[in-house]
Amino acid sequence: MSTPVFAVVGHPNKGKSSLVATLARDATVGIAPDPGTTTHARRFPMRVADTVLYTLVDTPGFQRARAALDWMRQHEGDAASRPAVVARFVAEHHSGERFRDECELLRPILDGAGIIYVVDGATPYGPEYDAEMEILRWTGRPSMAIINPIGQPLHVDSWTTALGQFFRVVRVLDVLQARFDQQVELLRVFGLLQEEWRPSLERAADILIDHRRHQQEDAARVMAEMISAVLHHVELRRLELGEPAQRHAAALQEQYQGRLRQLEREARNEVERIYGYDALNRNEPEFELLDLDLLAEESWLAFGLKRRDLVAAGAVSGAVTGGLVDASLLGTSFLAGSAIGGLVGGALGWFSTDKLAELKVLHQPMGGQRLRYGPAKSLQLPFVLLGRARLHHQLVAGRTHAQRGTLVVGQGTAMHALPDRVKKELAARFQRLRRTSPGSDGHETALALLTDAIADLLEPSQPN
Ligand SMILES: Nc1nc2c(ncn2[C@@H]2O[C@H](COP(=O)(O)OP(=O)(O)OP(=O)(O)O)[C@@H](O)[C@H]2O)c(=O)[nH]1
Ligand SMILES: [Mg+2]
Repeated sequence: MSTPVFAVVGHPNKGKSSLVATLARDATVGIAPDPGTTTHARRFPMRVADTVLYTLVDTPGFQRARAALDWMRQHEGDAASRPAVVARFVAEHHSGERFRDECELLRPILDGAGIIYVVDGATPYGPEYDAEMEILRWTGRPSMAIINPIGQPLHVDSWTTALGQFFRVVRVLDVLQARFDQQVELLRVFGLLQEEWRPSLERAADILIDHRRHQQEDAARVMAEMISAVLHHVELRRLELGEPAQRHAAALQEQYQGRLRQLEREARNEVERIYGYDALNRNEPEFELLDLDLLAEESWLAFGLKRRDLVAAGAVSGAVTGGLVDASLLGTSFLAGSAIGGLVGGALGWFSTDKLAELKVLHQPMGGQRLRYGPAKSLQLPFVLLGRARLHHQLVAGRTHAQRGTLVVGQGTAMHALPDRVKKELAARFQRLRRTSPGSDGHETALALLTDAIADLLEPSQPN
């Protein structure tokens, strides 16, 4: 089977290189605000696990399309000879300066590439584009047009009409933000245009979908491991004889918080690597949980959680019993739909823990004392971590390699929007993870269960 090759062509500065970067998932494609950034045709193969699925060719924009077309018309025979006339044009001009860009962009097409013609739906259609489209038609190669609105899509209709006369397929696609499913659809559509490539492109689409699923599962595993590492983390310090424990409390807490942040950062880096981003700059609010008042509603809203969610989750995690709960805190709608017994136990689980973790003095069997901060007791904590990880994942998975700016991440996704069933399931899996020691078989099972639950939350169809 031959591997499909697409030449991305058009006017200068219309997002050709951006489309190449998006479809080839390649951050090395040169993109810049100035016209004339791309000066040579360059091939970018799209690989999954060392298999080339298809290749994109980035090309310079047309500079003298009308003059080139004039030349071709002067040398025209019948319609059947038009591709040969284009080839002759390139053969005669490739060593000169005048049609350098035209020769660069036409050569890969003459070598057998399919054509993706890119225009900007934010600027009006004009007859100067006709010459470009006519030349492309003369090559006789299969082609589609993409309207990429760089700004307001004010001129999409006139473009659609004009392009429809030259191209069998016209699509509107924001090449910077193109969703995964839109990219896959583009491949399948091209398969319909070029019979010979249909099997390869159908296969490429299937492989991409499969690969995407693996990326989600891998990312879910990274998140589950991060949550586990956070939940089991402790900071230890040896105490000198007679030294008061409180002397080290602040430093130990500080160290603990620093480690939590580091674990979160490392997990984010790993998720970015899974999606093919090795060196993203991130702008993210630091993980400030320890500074928050854990009982205040605002603290939880900041992380996309509501108190009633925490209660719902606590109800299944077999939390503390005994004591009293202020039912007004819980919200009447929630109370109405729940078993009161479980609820009270659960609620106490949440509200009895107003600290993230405890400072403890441990007596060593060999004598001496150690101070321990952690492990985390808060039942809310894993929800916060997951909410933050999920938002980060959503931004990374939805990004294209044409976007070159800093990744700006907020606090977290609204976990309270998840169905109660899902929240309870998560709470149970968090607790199971917490109760098994890292390295044990039980822990591995707990990790796998949490990974599955998280992977379900990363499906694109899930509400964010
Ligand atoms: N806002 C927005 N900007 C875009 C979009 N597509 C491209 N751009 C920007 O437009 C500029 C030109 O994009 P390129 O992909 O370099 O365009 P090109 O057609 O390859 O340009 P040349 O190589 O110079 O012919 C860059 O600054 C892109 O970031 C889009 O869909 N939306
Ligand atoms: Mg370019």
